[in-house]
Amino acid sequence: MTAEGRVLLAAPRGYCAGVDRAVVTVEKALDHYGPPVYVRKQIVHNRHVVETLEKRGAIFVEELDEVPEDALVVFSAHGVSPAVQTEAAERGLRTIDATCPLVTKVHNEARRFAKDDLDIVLIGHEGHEEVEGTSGEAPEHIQLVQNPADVENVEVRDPSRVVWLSQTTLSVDETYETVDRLRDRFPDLMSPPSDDICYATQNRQVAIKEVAAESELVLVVGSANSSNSVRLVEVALEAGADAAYRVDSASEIDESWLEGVSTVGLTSGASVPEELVSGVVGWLAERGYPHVEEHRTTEESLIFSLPRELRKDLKGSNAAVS
Ligand code: 2E6
Ligand code: F3S
Repeated sequence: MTAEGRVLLAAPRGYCAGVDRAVVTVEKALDHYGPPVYVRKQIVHNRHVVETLEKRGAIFVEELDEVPEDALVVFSAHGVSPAVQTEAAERGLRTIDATCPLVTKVHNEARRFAKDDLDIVLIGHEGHEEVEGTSGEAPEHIQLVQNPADVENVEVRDPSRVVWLSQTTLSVDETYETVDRLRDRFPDLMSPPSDDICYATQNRQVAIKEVAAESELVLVVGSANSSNSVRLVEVALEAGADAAYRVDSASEIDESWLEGVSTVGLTSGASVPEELVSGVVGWLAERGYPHVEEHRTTEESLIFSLPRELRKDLKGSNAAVS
């Protein structure tokens, strides 16, 4: 490779407001209450974030029965079903809910539409924690559709009383394909009052689309279980990149991917710390890609305040509340 190689860095990329809030919640809980702080599921779907918090005293568990009596447990950014909230209350556990407010918005929609007795089609991926949490709000009203082909299997009580909702981190284009097919089957299909696919998911997809159109290779930094990161790989390929790969960090990049590549597009999922992207930029610079251009499609300024239960305790101790 000659020294002409360039890196097109997509922006926005990396941390969204909900991830920042969730990670800071665990950090501040560790500082304020002291370890151990239990966290149900990965606080966000990033290996590096989880390992870093583990070193500081966070204990990640799959279910609440792994949390001892009187312990403090944080619910992850992806949300929990009412059944999990009830279980925590019945066990008298102290809880802090780090569910992203934009996931909570979808829960509220599910509750409201179930109260109106509508059939709810939730577009999302089976087994994902967010889908489990949202479905748990109204299991008897919600059915899951994972992709456009699934639409033919949907059965409803009254075709004129159907609404769709979605997971927050899906491919925008594929979701609207699914919605179009739903509307073909149910012309009176109702929509959520505002987008369920969140601003961060949308912004990262718009940015990587533009970058991918100019890149032979796209690298997406993010963990394998991070839905929004995996979607960025798919979107990059759809947008014209010859190849696109997801890596947790620079150490996972295969040098053979660079053969014949003059422009590398680079982005990261919403749960990815910027230091991992910097690591990839450094790795590429050492291999003939020293020029870095940022390609920004929009600015982001959203910030969420910390969970109420944590803010209250921090205030009581005069600690900084951000
Ligand atoms: C919570 C809700 C949505 O797998 P997914 O993309 O959902 O999750 P993360 O943790 O990779 O991204 C942030 C997030 C948290 N997105
Ligand atoms: Fe929330 Fe979207 Fe981030 S739902 S956690 S702002 S990816």
